Amino acid sequence: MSQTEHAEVDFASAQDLPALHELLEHVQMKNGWAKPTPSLYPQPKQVFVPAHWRYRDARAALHAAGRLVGTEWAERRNLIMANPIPGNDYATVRTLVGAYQMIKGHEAARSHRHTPNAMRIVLEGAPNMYTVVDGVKIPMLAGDILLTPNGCYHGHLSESDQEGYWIDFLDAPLVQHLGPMFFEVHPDTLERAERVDARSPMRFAYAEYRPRLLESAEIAPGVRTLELGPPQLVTFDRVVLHLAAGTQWSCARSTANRIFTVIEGEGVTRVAGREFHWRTGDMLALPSWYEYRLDASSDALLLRVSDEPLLRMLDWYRVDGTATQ
Ligand code: GTQ
Ligand code: FE2
Repeated sequence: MSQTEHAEVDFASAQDLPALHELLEHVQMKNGWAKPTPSLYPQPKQVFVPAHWRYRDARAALHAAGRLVGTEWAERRNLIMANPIPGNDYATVRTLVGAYQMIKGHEAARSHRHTPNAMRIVLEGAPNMYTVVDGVKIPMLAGDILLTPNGCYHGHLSESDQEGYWIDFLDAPLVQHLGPMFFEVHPDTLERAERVDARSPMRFAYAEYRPRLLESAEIAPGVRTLELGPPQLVTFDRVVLHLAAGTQWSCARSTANRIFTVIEGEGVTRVAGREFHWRTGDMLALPSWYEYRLDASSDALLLRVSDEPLLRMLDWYRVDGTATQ
């Protein structure tokens, strides 16, 4: 191209709309009056679908991967719960990804840091299994919830004979959309750490939050909820739910995207005409703008992770079409 990027386009010569539309192509513009797809619409168009993944399958696949995938070369031995929609190979719901991860006994997953915020819930842990966050060893016991916020170095280490299994949650799909992705490995591979801190603010111990949840008041018959934090992550929250056996809990649709994990118990989620029968360790994707019902067949403890704080911050949190703040 010379100094002018394109020749002058003679819009005055357009005799009809198709001719005008064609001329617009020369100046890299699109008409806004006859778009094939509307840019604004009356309510959310959800492309992500509700989905369910079984821990039984994930565990067997990760155990097999233990023979085939080494943490010397793989950053993480993890399985991504990609929402089963065409063209998607990562996000579980639009802003969040959930993944199962395993480390073998006496194995380490090297330290790194990244701009996505991350959190884990331990499915199978041990007293001498740790996430190392900024040089501190944080115990990973079953049910524990651990934070590794934006920019904190973190690696995983088993000083146990047992395999460790957990679920990771990251806001990486959101970071990919917005752009500010940074990732860096630690210069020491696994960050050196001596000190164990079971009371780190980055750890919500199962032994501490479970009784606190059970002592809290019911918000609906048979339903108790407890939001964990501070500390908070900017983009997603964590709420533990207890449903007494036989409870049916209907949830209105909202603009928040959610991933559920079953900490204990069994039940059914009914959504969009489907039934997902879940048990301990399973994951469920509940994208925004789907109403759903949780039925507990035994006492059940669930973790609900959602981008509600992000939507609230942006003033886009709505429940069932009302302007709920
Ligand atoms: O453990 O640091 O599942 O960085 C995806 C990205 C886990 C982790 C994942 C990660 C991690
Ligand atoms: Fe990470």
